[in-house]
Amino acid sequence: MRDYDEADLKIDKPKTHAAGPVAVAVSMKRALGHMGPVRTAKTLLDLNQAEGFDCMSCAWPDPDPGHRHAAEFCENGAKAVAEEATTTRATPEFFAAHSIAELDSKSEHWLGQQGRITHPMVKLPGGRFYEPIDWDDAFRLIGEQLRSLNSPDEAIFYTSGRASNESAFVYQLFARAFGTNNLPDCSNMCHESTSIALQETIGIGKASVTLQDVYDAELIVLAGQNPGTNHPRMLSALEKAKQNGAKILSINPLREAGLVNFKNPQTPRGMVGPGTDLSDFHLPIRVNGDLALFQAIGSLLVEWDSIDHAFVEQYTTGFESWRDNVTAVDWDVVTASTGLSRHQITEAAQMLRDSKATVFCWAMGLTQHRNAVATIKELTNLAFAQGNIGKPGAGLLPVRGHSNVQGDRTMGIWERVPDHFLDSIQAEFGFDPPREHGLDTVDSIRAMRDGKASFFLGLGGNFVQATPDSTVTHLAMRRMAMTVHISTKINRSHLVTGDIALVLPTLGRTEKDVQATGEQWISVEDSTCSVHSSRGPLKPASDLLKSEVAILTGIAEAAVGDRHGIDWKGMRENYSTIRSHISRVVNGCEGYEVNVRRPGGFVLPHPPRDSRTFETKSGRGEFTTSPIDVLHVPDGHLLLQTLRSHDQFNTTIYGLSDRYRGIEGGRRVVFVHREDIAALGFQDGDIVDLLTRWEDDDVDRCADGFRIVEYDTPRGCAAAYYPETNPLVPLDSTATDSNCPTSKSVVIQLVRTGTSHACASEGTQDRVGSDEAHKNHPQPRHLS
Ligand SMILES: Nc1nc2c(c(=O)[nH]1)N[C@H]1C(S)=C(S)[C@@H](COP(=O)(O)OP(=O)(O)OC[C@H]3O[C@@H](n4cnc5c(=O)[nH]c(N)nc54)[C@H](O)[C@@H]3O)O[C@H]1N2
Ligand SMILES: Nc1nc2c(c(=O)[nH]1)N[C@H]1C(S)=C(S)[C@@H](COP(=O)(O)OP(=O)(O)OC[C@H]3O[C@@H](n4cnc5c(=O)[nH]c(N)nc54)[C@H](O)[C@@H]3O)O[C@H]1N2
Ligand SMILES: [Mo]
Repeated sequence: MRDYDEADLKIDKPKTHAAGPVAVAVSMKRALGHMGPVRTAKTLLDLNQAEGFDCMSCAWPDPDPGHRHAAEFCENGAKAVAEEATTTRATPEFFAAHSIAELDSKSEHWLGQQGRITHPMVKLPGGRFYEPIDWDDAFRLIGEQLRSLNSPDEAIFYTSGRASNESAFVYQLFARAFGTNNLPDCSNMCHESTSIALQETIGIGKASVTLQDVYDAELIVLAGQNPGTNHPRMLSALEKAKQNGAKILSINPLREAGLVNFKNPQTPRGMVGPGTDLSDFHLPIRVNGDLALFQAIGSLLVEWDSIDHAFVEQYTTGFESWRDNVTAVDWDVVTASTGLSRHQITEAAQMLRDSKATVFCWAMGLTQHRNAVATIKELTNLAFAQGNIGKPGAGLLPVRGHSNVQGDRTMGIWERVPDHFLDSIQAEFGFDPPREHGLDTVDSIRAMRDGKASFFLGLGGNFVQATPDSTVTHLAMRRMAMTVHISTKINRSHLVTGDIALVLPTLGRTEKDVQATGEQWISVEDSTCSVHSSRGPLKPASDLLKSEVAILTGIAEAAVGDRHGIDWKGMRENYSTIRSHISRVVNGCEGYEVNVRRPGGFVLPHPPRDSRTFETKSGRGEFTTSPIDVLHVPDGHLLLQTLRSHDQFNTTIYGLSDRYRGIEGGRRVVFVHREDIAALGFQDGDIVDLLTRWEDDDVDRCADGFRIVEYDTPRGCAAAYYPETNPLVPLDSTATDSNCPTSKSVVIQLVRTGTSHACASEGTQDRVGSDEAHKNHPQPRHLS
C-alpha cells in the first residue's frame, strides 16, 4: 500500500498566518468525511461545552462557562473528534481478511483509516491473525498470565494521556494492588523534564497560572512550542492578551505560522481581514540553545538591576549563586550555542525588563534535550528574579500535550509517586502498596529488552511507535509473553506483538458510557490545574465496546480478585464510587464529586500560585545554577529536532498536509538551511537517508528516503517529522535527571539514498511511520 507517491509531494512557501477560513473548511471537510452531517453537528456543538465533552486533542484550558463560543474548538480538535467518531469499522471480518504481518506492512495513516475496532481480539501463540474473543475469556487469559509471573514487577502498565481521571485512578490502584509501581506513561517522553525541574524549584510540577493570567500578562514568552498546530485554541487566548496590550516574545528555530499571525475564525477580522499579529519579536534560536539564552538574559537583567529584590528576599533562596553564575556567562559560548547575536538577545531581555507581569510558556522544544531539566530550571530562575510567580498576569505555563496527561499524574499514574500518596492508598484500601519506585518508559524498554519484563499492558497510546530507538523497542516488545492494548483504533503497537496479544476495544470520549446504575460521566484536568467533567453524546461504535473503567476492573478482578477486598464491581457500576475514593486519596480533591460537577469544574490548589508558598527542600523558591552544556555536533553533521506536522496527533496520522510549512502529499521530508544543503554537497529536492551518530555507542541508526526541503531554520539544524524519525533517537540518549528521550537533539548525517553509506534497505519512500525499513535490517548495524 502506497500512501502517496514521490510525485505527489508538493512543496510550497511556508504560511505566515494560522487558522482563518481554510482551517474552518478543513475541519468541516474532515468532520463530514468521517462522520456525516448529523454526527458532525452532534459532536462539534458539544465539544468543550460545560455540559458536553472535553476535547481529546490537547490540554489547553477552556474559557469560563459564560464566555465560550458556540463553536469552542479548533481545526485539529475537529480532526481528533472526526478520527474517533468516524463511522468506519474494523470488524472481525476485517481482521480475518488481513494477517498481522500484512497489516504491519501498512502505514500508520492507513491503519488509522480502518476505523473503530468493534470486538475484543486475540492472537494466540503461533497465530498469524487476530480472532474475536469473548470479554470473559480475554479477562481470564490476562488474569492467568499475570498470576503466573515470577514477580509483579515483570509487568509493565503503560498509560497514554487521554485516559480519564476515573480510569487512571482505577488503573494505578490495580497496578499497586497487583504489586508494582511499573506505571510508565507518555509524560516520561513529554513534560517529565518540566515536572522534575519545577518540583525541585517551586515544589510542584505544574503550571502556576490560570487562563486569566494569560489574558492579563504584559509579556508572554513562547519558547519551544508550536501553538498554531498543537494548541490552536491558545491562539485565541494570545489574541485576547494582545488586545489587552500584551507583547509576545517567541523563541523557536522555526518561524511557525501560529507564532506570526492568527486569523481567528470566530471573528470577521479573522475570516476576511488581516488577522492579529502575534509575536512582537522572534528569536530564531539554534536547536538546544535555550539554556545559554536564558543565562544570557539573566546576566542582562542583573546588569540592569531589573530584579524584584523584595520577592527574591522574601520567597527565594540561592539568588547570589545564580547571579554570580549568570554574570560570568561567556558571550562567545552564548552566541555559538544560540546562533543569536548579542544585539538580538539584548532586545529580548529588554522585553522582560519592561514587563511587570510575564507568563513563560513552553513545550517539547525545551523538554526533549539532554540539558532539558537545567534549561527549565534556568527559565524558572528568570521568573524568580523578576517576581513573576504567584501574581496576576504572571507565572510558569508548561503547556501540556495529551488532554488529560496532567490529570493522570494527579491520579497516581506515576512510577515514582510520593509516599504520602501511597500512605493514602493504604489508609483508604487497607493494603500495603509497593514502595519501591517502578520503571519509567525508557527503563521499561530496557527491562523488556533484557528479559526482565514479560507482560505489557497499554491503556491507550501507541508505545512502539511513540518511543525512541524503534528497532530496539520493537524487538523488546516482541519478547513479551503477552501484550494487551486497550484502544479505540488499530495502531502499530497491535502488530508488534508478544506471544499472546490482545486488543481490547474501548469507548472514546465522544461516546455515551452506560453502566449498571445508568449513564456515567468522567473528569479531566487541563494544563492550568482546572478539573471538570466530560460526557459523550454519541452511541458507542459497537455494542461490544467496554469503557476503560469496565475493562480495567475486569482485568483487576481476574488478576487480583478479592485479595485486598477492593470493590472493583462497585467502581465499575457507578463511577461516583471511584470519585469518592479520589476525594479521600488525592490531595486537593476533597468534595470531588460536587466540585467537578459544577459548570466549569474547580481548580486544584497550587501553593506558589495561590500564596507564594514553595514546598521545596528549603521551603522557598529555589534558584539553581547549571553549567552551559553545549552539544558537540561534528563537522558534516546536523542537529535534528523531530516534530509534529499540522495533520497528525502524535502517532495518529490524520492526513498528509503540513499546510503551514508548505508541505502537501507526503511526510518523508527533512528541513535544512539553504547554505547547509550546499555545504553538505546536496540540492533542494535530493533524496537522502538520515543516519544518527551517537557518541556513546557505535550503532548506526537509520531512517531512509527523505526529501531535502530548503527551509528557514538556523544553520547546523534540521527538522523532520515524528514518528518517522524515532528509529534515529538512541534509547540511552535521555535528559539528565528526567530520563526523557532527547527527541529534539539528535545528531544526524545526510547520506544520499542508495549509496554505500546509506541505509541497508532499498529506499522506499512510500511509508508513513511504517516499520518496513526495520524489518529489512532488524538489528542495529555497527559502523565498520
Ligand atoms: N494537533 C495536535 N495537537 C497536539 C499534538 C499533536 O500531535 N497534534 N500532540 C500533543 C502532545 S502529546 C504534545 S506534548 C504537544 C506538543 O506540542 P509542541 O511542543 O508544540 O510540539 P512539537 O511539534 O514537538 O513542537 C515543538 C516546537 O519546538 C520547536 N523547537 C524544537 N527544538 C527547539 C529548541 O531547541 N529550542 C526552542 N526554543 N524550540 C525548539 C520546534 O520548532 C517546534 O515549533 O501537543 C499536543 N497537541
Ligand atoms: N521522536 C519523537 N518521539 C516522541 C515525541 C516527539 O516529539 N518526537 N513526543 C513524545 C510525546 S510528547 C508523547 S506524549 C508521546 C505520545 O505517545 P502515546 O500517547 O503513546 O501515543 P499516541 O499517538 O498519542 O497514542 C495514540 C493511540 O491511542 C489510542 N487511543 C485514542 N483514543 C483513545 C481512548 O480514548 N482510549 C484508549 N484507551 N485509547 C485511545 C489509539 O489506539 C491511538 O492509536 O510520544 C512521544 N514520542
Ligand atoms: Mo506529549
